[in-house]
Amino acid sequence: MQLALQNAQKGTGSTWTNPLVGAVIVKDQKVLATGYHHHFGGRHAEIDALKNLAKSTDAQGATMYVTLEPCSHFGKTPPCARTLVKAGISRVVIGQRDPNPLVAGKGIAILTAAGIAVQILGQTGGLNAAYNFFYEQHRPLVTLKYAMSLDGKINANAGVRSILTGEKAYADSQLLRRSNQAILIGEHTFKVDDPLLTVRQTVPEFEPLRIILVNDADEIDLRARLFKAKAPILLLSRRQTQRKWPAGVEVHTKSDWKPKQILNLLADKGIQSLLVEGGSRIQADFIAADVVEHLVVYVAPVIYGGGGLPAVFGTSAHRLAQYQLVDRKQLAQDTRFELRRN
Ligand code: AOF
Ligand code: ZN
Repeated sequence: MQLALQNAQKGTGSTWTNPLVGAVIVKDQKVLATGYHHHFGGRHAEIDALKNLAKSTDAQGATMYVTLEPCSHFGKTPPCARTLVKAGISRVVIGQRDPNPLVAGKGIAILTAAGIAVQILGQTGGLNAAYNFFYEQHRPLVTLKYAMSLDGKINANAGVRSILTGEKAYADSQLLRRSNQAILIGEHTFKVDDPLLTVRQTVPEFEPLRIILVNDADEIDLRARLFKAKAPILLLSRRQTQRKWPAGVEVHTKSDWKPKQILNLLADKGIQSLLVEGGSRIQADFIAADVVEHLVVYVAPVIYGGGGLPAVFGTSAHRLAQYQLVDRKQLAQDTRFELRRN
């Protein structure tokens, strides 16, 4: 299973909303083949491993270790559980059940009905955290990320963009963007920072959906850098729009966007993970709504004082008692704190 998990990781960044899955075929104490899910829409890990056998008949009487319950549905590919039965696999060791209601135990039922011995370990070492969370909680897993000064400010003055952290912290925050399917910021951050909100340094196969919470979509400056990059945009506006929007821009209207409503909309779109990048009101709103699972905070060795905005504007401190520090590391001059909700 350890080898199957290692293989699953090879698909990182390429499977989009599909899970990372790895598989290993073993017979007579020997590993005969390994496989993994390479790309969104491509062949599943089990089929990849079968293809990698020297001879297809080698599958007869073999054991398959697979990190996720084999699927039972005709999706973009035919059901893996049936293929395993046909191939003559005699035992399947599964890392975890598939929480996707399309499968959810039906794959295991196909295997056992065909007389295959099935063992479920219930352990995958945190693989597919967002995928599992999404199907269990019916909303995306939210990570809140911000950088702040030693005196807890996100900028030197409310209306200016301040570069707080160094290159290492920047590279780290790019990794965060790459591992989320959507990124959200507020109008103030949009105006002050004029961000691209794309993933730089490495070009991902799937760009996260860029979401801006605005008062009036029709007052947004279309010359902003956001509209120059190709990645899709979702504007959440409080006012109705009259504008004709270019392809790739979607506008939704609600008089008051609450974090839970935003998450429901994203869940309907099948988005499993969201990175909230601020500013200080949005950070407070998401924490107060009790929907933030991970917190990533970069602290830069600078004191702003004066009129800078606080990192979290207006949330009572007791809510943070639910979070546990899981990692703290130095990134050159900056310190990165990672907290998770219990
Ligand atoms: C994968 N890769 O290796 C396995 C998956 O849309 P489809 O047909 O690719 O099906 C996606 C679903 O198939 C996924 O949500 C999960 O339930 C199941 N298993 N998916 O992408 C794999 N084994
Ligand atoms: Zn499958």
